[in-house]
Amino acid sequence: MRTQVAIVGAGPAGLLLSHLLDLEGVTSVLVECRSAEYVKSRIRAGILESGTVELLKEVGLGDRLSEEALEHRGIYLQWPGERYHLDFVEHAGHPVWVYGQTEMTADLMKARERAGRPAFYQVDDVALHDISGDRPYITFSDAAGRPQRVDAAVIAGCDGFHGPSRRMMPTAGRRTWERTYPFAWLGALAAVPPSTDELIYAWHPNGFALHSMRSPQLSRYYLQVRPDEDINGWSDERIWEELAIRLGHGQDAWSLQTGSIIEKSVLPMRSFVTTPMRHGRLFLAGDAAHIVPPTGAKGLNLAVADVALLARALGAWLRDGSEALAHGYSETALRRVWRCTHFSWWMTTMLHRHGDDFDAQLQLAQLQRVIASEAATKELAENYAGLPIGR
Ligand code: RFL
Ligand code: PHB
Repeated sequence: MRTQVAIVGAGPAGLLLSHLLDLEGVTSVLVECRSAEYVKSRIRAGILESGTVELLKEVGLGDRLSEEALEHRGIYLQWPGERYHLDFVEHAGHPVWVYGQTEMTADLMKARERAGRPAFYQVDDVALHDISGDRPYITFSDAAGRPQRVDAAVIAGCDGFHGPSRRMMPTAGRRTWERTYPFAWLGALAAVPPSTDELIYAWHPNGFALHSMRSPQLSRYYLQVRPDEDINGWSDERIWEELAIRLGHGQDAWSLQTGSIIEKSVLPMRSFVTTPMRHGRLFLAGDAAHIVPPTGAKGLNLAVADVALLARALGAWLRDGSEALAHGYSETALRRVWRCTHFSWWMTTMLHRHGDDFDAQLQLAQLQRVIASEAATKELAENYAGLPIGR
């Protein structure tokens, strides 16, 4: 089979890239190792920046999003005895939107099916070949076990942190930066109305807690735990008790509504960047090239920003013969990647318990500063609400 862009991985980056390439008049084939059902049901990110929402609407993916996404003007930031609202609209000029990655993935899958763009799910043994030459191709065995080969002008590695694409990049000239954090998140999804109108980020002596949501009936919570935490040690009762302690702020009659927990798991936290994001005919996008800890809600938005740039660059190259944007892709994308890497690290470091009591006092001083100073509030608001997506 021949196409212009072979896309490895059908997460949000790969699916959106195939959609945007279609609009650029460029053909693509998607190859994914999991089943479509598995990809659709993976519970991950929940917050979209306005730039992400605008892009999705612009490219015809906004119907359900416009109906169902919840507009949030800002977030609550709290520590024992205090809870403050930070207004992004006032301080950064735009809101953010609650719309689960599962919903966005479902919209993208539907668009792909409607357009009849080819995709192979449940494939095995994906291998990338000749990325340094002019005729790259990928091989794999399809869901029925038949060997397949896709020849392309370009390969897009959208296969996440564990995929094969990044490992194909030559080591010469490659640089990688990594930080693993000495804590993890226990994530829980519950069929219960949120006990808050907007997200609560809570610093607490027991560890960080986050109250998020997916819809008026579905809430999402996170608790800071040890990296090696055994999920079996966390009964639903223990999760609710700990959330009530960490999210309670002692000021008024706020209480946490409890209910049935549908899913719970422990998520590792790391920062990771590898450069450059292109070698020869292989381009990396999304988690394949960079990982941020989820405290700043940036992972999914970064993946969208990458593929917005990449689709335009590949359109200019494969349709019009101009490679200039493709040459600039890595450098341009990495400016946003490093900004978000810094912001995610900063939010993580400010909000999670680590170190000693001196560190705790520094964190509280920083949190006070974010609230007390107009400049500091604006800095957090602009980063969280997000930069415009350059396309
Ligand atoms: P994805 O979503 O990981 O998609 C990559 C796809 O590639 C497939 N793949 C392969 N396909 C073919 N052949 C192979 N050999 C392959 N190996 C892998 C995978 O099955 C998958 O379908 O990366 P993408 O598209 O770059 O999207 C990035 C976002 O998914 C990611 O940044 C966020 O979800 C990160 N993240 C979170 N971000 C937030 O902003 N808030 C969150 O609450 C949040 N929770 C999470 C997360 C990431 C998690 N992972 C990756 C451990 C929770 C988890 C569990
Ligand atoms: C989520 O709803 O999953 C979520 C929200 C905000 C974050 C991280 C995760 O910072």
